[in-house]
Amino acid sequence: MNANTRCRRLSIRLAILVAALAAGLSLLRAAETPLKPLYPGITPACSCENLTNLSLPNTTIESAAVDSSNRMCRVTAIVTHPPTSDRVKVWIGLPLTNWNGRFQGTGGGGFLGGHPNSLRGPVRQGFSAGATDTGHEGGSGKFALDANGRQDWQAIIDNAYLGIHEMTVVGKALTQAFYGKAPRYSYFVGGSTGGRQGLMEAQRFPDDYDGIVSACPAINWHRFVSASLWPQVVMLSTTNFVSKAKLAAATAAAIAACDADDAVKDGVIDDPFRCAYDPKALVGTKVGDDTFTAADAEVIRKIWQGPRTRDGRFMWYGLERGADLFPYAGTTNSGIVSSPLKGKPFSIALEYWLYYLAQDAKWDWSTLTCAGFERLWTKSVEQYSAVIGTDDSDLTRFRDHGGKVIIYHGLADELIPAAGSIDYYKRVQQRMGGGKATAKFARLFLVPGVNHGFNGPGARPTGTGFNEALIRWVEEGKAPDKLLAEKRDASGKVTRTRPLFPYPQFAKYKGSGSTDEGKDFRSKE
Ligand SMILES: [Ca+2]
Repeated sequence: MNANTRCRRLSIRLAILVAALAAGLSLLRAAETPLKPLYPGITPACSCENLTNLSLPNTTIESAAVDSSNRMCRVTAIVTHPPTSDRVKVWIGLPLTNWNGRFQGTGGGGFLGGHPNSLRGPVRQGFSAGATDTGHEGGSGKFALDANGRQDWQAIIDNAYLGIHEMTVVGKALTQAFYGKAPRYSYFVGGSTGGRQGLMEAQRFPDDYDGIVSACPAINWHRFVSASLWPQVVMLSTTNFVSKAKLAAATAAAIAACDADDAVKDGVIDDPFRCAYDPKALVGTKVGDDTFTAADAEVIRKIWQGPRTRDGRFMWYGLERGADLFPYAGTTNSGIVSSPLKGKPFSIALEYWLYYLAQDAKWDWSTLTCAGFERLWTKSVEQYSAVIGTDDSDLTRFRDHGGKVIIYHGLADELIPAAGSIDYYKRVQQRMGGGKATAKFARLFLVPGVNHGFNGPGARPTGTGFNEALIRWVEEGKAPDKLLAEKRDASGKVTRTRPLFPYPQFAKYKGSGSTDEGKDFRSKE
């Protein structure tokens, strides 16, 4: 039997299998040490080009060709969902040599579903890998409206959860067709929207992945994305747009006030939830040529507090003290220094409000009142929680499948407050039998003093460490009890290390030894 025949036979088997396979695999970034190959010596069972013959339901394989500069067979496929005419584009990369026996799914950011360049890293490490545009090109949210200006529910669903699942199904099928073996393990690694996509897989397609790394996940989407417009609503309603310099002054003052609460003065608030710094302390102080006013203090207090209804009820979490306030509370003076400041909302928030909530590309956000904010907030919860909320705490099926998930989140995240991840994790603990039972398959690590990109005064988690820890957990049963964060100087030299412990534990300085050495910290609860 020649390779082509084998490939065709496999494709027929796969067509049957795939329908039953809730497949999904995804991601990992570079591991420092090569992973153990699960099928040593395995070579492709058919040519790359022959993968175009593979038959999969509602899927057209557009191209399959060797990408020699990246040493992969690169496949592009389109998945559709009749009777709609949507087009979910899927990119799959298959290593030409040294496939490690695993599949990795990769995710996107903002409204971007994913990008084909994300295949390179995992393929270099021997994974077969997948990426998808989740049904629309680019990073705008405008796909949520159809040509008639109505909600395009198929496009919304493809982006919210179906695209990643289809990528996973196609990726596993192509992997099996190419090598003659299904991936033994599948991983998904993503951050921000990618982190949300990973947790969505665990919630909705629990058999797709064996392990998921979810960094600073954009979960609670229907709440936190709406909430990210709150600082602009506060400034609009008080007609007091606060300058970037004043926002930065308040953040610096909060850090100065609460830094030492964790016994280490290092420019980092280890526990921002215990920091109650009140910006009233700044009233009357000079910020450049400007003076900090009581109205400025009130705006900043409300940004830290987070959105509340007009009668004071909790809507969502605010930014933590220590996080950069400017991305949410952005302003511009149109280039003229003396002109009054105007609000400049966070772009993803604005697009969500335009295309999902107002459903009008020409909607003028600056007409928004507190009442309007509440009304569309409620609409967001009512219409989008099930489709894109990604806050389902029932991970029973994922746990029972043997899945493991590591979530990590910077405590100075300026785009997605870490409080949302803690809220979700606590609800998972309640739903899944308590903290100990949950820690058997799902762990949350909070990282002090780093932002959405894991930069900042705090020590940065080593991404490869998280991915390797996940693989060890899945394949060897060794749960991650401690992970490492490190800070490097401009030359790349490590200047500080800190351990990270699974929530609710945190790293506490022993009181002696170097505050820059991880070994001088231990876990506390
Ligand atoms: Ca500190």
